[in-house]
Amino acid sequence: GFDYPEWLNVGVELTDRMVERGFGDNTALIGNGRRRTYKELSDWTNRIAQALTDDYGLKPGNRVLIRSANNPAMVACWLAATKAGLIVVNTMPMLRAGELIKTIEKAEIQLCLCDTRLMDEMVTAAKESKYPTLVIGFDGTANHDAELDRMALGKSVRYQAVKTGRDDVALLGFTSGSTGVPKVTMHFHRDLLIIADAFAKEILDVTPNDVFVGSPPLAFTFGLGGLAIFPLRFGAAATLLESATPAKMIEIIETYKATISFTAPTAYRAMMAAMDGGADLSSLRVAVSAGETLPGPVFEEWVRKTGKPIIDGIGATEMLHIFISNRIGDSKPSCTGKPLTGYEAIVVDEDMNEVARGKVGLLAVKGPIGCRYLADDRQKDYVRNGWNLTGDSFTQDEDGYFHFAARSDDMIVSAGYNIAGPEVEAALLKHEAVLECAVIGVSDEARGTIVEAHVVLTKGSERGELMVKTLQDHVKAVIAPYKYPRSIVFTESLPKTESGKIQRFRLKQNLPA
Ligand code: 3SK
Repeated sequence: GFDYPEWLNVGVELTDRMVERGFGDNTALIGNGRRRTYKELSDWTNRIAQALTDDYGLKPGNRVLIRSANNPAMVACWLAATKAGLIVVNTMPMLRAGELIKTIEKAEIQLCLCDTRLMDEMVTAAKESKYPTLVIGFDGTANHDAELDRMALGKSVRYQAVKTGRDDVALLGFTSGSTGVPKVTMHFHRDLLIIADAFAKEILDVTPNDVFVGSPPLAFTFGLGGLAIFPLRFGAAATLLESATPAKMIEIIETYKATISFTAPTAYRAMMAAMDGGADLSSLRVAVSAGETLPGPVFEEWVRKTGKPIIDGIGATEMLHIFISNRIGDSKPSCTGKPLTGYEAIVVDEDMNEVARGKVGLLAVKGPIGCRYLADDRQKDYVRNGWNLTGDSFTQDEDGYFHFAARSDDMIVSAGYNIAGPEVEAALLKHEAVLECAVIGVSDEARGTIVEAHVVLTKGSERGELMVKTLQDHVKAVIAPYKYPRSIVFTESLPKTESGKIQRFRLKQNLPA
């Protein structure tokens, strides 16, 4: 079991407790040209925590939004807020004001901590939000020249962290779901340790000698676990990259002798392409792939080219992190592996009856962490009879291994990002040239899946390359740019049911209207 004391603060466990356990001089975080030890991280977070409570009057249970690219300052803000008993929503730099407003309102955010380089959209969002919220800047490069840094600098390194209960909410994870209406998952302090004590311990066997590298944003629980919680739980080091290009990932592995990498399959593919001029990956112990299923050929090419193990796993924001995974030494192509210790998984039909081995059905999982949506009717769809239905279709083979079949809903998973088709449609429809549209995911050699928009133009609007570019730029300006449709198909009409519902499955399967 995962037994933790009744009073547990994950921010304290990952900083002060590590110093007490003798890791004070170990490197904890590397980024923006600096290394920070566990002792420095403990002091840094204690100072910020005091600024949050003393200068901004925040109280335990208040909610804080953090807006930043992956860097040590973002991790410090997250840990400090957690130490102060605050509930954190981490957000990606790519979010636009409209998306930030939805986040502020849904999560009832009291204070936004924002990298000063990303202030514009944040300030607009805070002004336009119906929920009153304050925006404080911090310097992502950690040179102490922004407001939060100045406030923190004057504080003592001694701080009595808030005594939170192990079942107190520490983190709110946003997931946009197939409809594009955000769902918020609540995670407790203990959940944030369980993911380390389950996946990082059992599958990766992390030691203080490990050095982590990866690309997923800390705003996704995949990134927060892989690039902050997992290393910090075991006295290891995390390298944080504001822009994790494939070439940069390779450079970091070579420079810092990184041992564990975290990214999505498309990035592993891109790394292999970037490696063609030669790369020294000898330090790497294991590559972790998640975010979307790892195609068999990518698995095989990785092993052939690098000689290093790559393990595929499936996780979900609702479940906080990976719950079914391959193991080092027991990792096969086109296979997601077996549940982690403490988790159970089955494949069921719509009535929750288990289907025969080898038959495709819905993945149902239960374990020490489960979905808890914040005030959302969709809770009953995700959790049925105590099982979490992740929205993925799987088979289980005779030997108990799980194999991914498809996403069960309309969510498009592209290059590791979850993109809700309806949200892209809504953005397109804001353009005067778009009469109707339907957005689907289509297979793409390089990215696995890309967003494709089928568009009916208004009278007088001209099809062609210029229109494609205009609509793509328009979407990038309205919502986070990574959601833009990489492919646009112009059409006279969209396939619809009698009652007028668009039949996206016909577009996906190339069926006649
Ligand atoms: O959403 C995912 O795909 C995921 C994968 C691994 C860990 C965490 C998450 C949210």
